[in-house]
Amino acid sequence: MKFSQDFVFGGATAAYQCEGSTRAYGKGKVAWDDYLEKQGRFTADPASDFYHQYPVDLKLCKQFGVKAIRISIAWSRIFPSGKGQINQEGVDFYHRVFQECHKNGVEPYVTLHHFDTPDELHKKGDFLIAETIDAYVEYAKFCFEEYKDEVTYWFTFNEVWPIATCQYIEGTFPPGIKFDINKAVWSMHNMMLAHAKAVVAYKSKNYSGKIGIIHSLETKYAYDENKPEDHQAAKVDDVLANQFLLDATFLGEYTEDTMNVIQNLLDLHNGSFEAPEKDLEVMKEAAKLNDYLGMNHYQSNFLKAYDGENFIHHNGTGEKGTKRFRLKGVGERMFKEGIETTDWDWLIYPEGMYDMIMRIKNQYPNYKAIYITENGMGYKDTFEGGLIFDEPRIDYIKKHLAYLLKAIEDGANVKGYFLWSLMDVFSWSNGYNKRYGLFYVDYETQKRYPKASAYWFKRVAETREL
Ligand code: BGP
Repeated sequence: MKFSQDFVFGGATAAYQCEGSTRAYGKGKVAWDDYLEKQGRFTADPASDFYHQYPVDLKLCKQFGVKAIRISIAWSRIFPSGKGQINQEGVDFYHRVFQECHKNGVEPYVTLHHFDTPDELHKKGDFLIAETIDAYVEYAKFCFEEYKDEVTYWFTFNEVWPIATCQYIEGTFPPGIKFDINKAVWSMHNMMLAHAKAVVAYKSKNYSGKIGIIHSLETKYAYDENKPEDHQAAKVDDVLANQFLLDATFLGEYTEDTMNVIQNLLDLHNGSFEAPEKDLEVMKEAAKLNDYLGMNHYQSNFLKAYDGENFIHHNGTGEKGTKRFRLKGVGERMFKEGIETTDWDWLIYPEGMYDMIMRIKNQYPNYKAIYITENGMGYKDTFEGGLIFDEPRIDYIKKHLAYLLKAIEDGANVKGYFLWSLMDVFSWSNGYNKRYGLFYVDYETQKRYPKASAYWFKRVAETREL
């Protein structure tokens, strides 16, 4: 079994994680700037200096058979305050990037929001307030029109659930709030509303391109197959992290099954949620218009029933075995014998990718197409001159691609695979020792060095075989 000739092999990046120049060239502040400074562990400057190095990275793409790149536009480079005044330097920068992409035969797949709401809106409540939704839609419309001749593939948001959980449950993203499931649910709904409004606006203009959204979808399993309470925990975690958003995306409303789980959970956490009818109208319209789903997939979770107090420890250092996730009324995410983990305790379970794709195909048959928009392995690569041997990464990618081929063979319409990440980039809550790239970045000199995985990936992209 081979990948078809039109299957896309790409590399993924995100503005804040690679551009650097976070407070230069007219860019407005984002919440991360102060948050990271206060934390004092690391900053996103200069990261991989993509702001200046993009010609180098795009040339590497060309050399290594990477024919597509995921890029995100930094909203605050275009609208420094989130709305109103435009920063022409920012607008021009992305024109230069897109032109360089096309010069190198690299197709840009562009995300409008990748964790970086402008600070002025973030401070007021981010996607918990209508002002942010409205400003986001205006920003999206501006980009659609401005870049219509250069961008064919759009994504409205990157990872709605991680934004909600990291901002309001795990507390690892600004504003660093913990265990507020109510805020998490409302912010997810509001981002889905903003997504829907952007999709409807895009389609109303008859642009020739395509549009969709990216969700991070981790497959949930019962820790003990024989325990109904573990199955229930897996179900609750799935509805909260996956099904709520899949319903919103493909149905434009929430099913009774979804709402039962959400209501029960919010009762337990002193919250409440009911989607306003006028929101559902737009969402239902957009549900028919999405051209594809972007699926980010790194790991799966094994759930054990848990009703004790909330306790979460994020392993942001790569000290293996330290991660804990216990959420009242949801469950405890467990390590599982026989399933390997990365140093950051992410469970390597490629079957999960297959199961999630097939679930979407069966449960939401109107899904049209799926791109794997992120998959990859965080690893402590070291460079001492010579080739960087990253066999564990090659092994990880290979296993996932094999399951992807199986899903395609079993009838799923998967059109592409973007490796996270193209080159090493800054990692939000882990900093710089967690590397993902095909190209090693020496952060001191900003020089790039292809890793063994880059040569391997090139061969796969060329031969279409594993
Ligand atoms: C996804 C994000 C990316 C990237 C990746 C790896 O959730 O879309 O921005 O960071 O995960 O995560 P991390 O950097 O935390 O290892």
